[in-house]
Amino acid sequence: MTKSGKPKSTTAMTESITGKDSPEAKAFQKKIDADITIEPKDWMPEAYRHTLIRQMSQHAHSEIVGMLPEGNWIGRAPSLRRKMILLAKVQDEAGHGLYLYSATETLGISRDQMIEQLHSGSAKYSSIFNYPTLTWADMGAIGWLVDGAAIMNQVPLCRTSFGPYARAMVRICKEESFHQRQGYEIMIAMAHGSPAQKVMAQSAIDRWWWPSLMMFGPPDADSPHSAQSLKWKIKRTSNDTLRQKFIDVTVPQAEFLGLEVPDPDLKWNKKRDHYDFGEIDWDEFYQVISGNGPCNKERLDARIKAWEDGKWVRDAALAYEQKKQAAAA
Ligand code: BYC
Repeated sequence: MTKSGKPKSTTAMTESITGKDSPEAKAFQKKIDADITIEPKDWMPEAYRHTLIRQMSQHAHSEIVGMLPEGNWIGRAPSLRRKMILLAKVQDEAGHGLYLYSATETLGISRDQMIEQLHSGSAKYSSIFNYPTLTWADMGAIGWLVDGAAIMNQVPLCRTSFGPYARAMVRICKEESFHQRQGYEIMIAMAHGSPAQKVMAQSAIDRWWWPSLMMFGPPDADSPHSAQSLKWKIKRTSNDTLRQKFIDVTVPQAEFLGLEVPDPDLKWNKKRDHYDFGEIDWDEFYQVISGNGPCNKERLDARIKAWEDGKWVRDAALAYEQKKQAAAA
């Protein structure tokens, strides 16, 4: 960690962990440059493995922790149809977590180790899930904005250089696209509903807009991992490029809903062919990812409790497997 609490650059770490110029390292980079996928048994620099474990496990944790804000509304969905859709979506997120944990295990870390890192706070999960879901309109805003931002970030990851991660992302993106549409459909219903529903829809965009922009990570100039991750094609597009793309496609969607984006500086810039937008509150972002967001404690407590409550199930499954193996022997 640096003084500001921001992590050290991976480039520095890479050079200390691997002989950057070894024949293996050169052959590895050649494969990456030629867009040849890296598979779990292939040679890879330790820092590449480490970076993937960090990003993929954090991605898996985000999927699992991300079930909590929406899970909060399953029992209070306004109709049976909405309840069924929300249940299916939250269940999909569990599936995404499982594909990603499995893909990360191919790098030589166990599921238990990853869970321990989440519970001890040494592994992060997406900042966005540390905000509360106050009204039903938040289910719309999460699907529309949060899943929308996730798709923008994850479509390029379908071409990430590590095979198991890239393959997991293909299926995940298909499901995320359905999630985004169901969120937008909730927003359409609310924005065109009663005056009270419209107020709820506007309040949801007011609260979720800025945190959604933070999902893409710090600005490129302050992103310690980006340069190396782009060179290794773990990341295919920079944080700022994805954020700008997200804003450009989402603002017209807000206009269609008749809702206001809570940014007085938002303006189409003809010259750049992009929207200009206001300053993101990066202090808030660093506070949230350091554990001081509105719901960090609640989210981690819920995950730890679920893990402890589920121990008997894991023990029973192990005991059954051992019994089966003993019988077969
Ligand atoms: N939140 O150098 P940087 C979903 C950390 S779930 C928290 O730019 P990197 C869904 C970063 O980890 C989708 N931490 O890093 C689920 C690093 O700290 P460490 C989740 C963040 O990795 C349920 C430090 O800041 N998607 O869709 O090159 C319901 C410096 O950043 C965040 C993914 O996980 C953040 N927002 O780039 C609904 C996508 N941003 O690790 C929906 C996969 C940055 O050194 N991940 N940090 O302690 C990525 O694409 C990249 O990891 C990031 C960050 C763009 C997020």
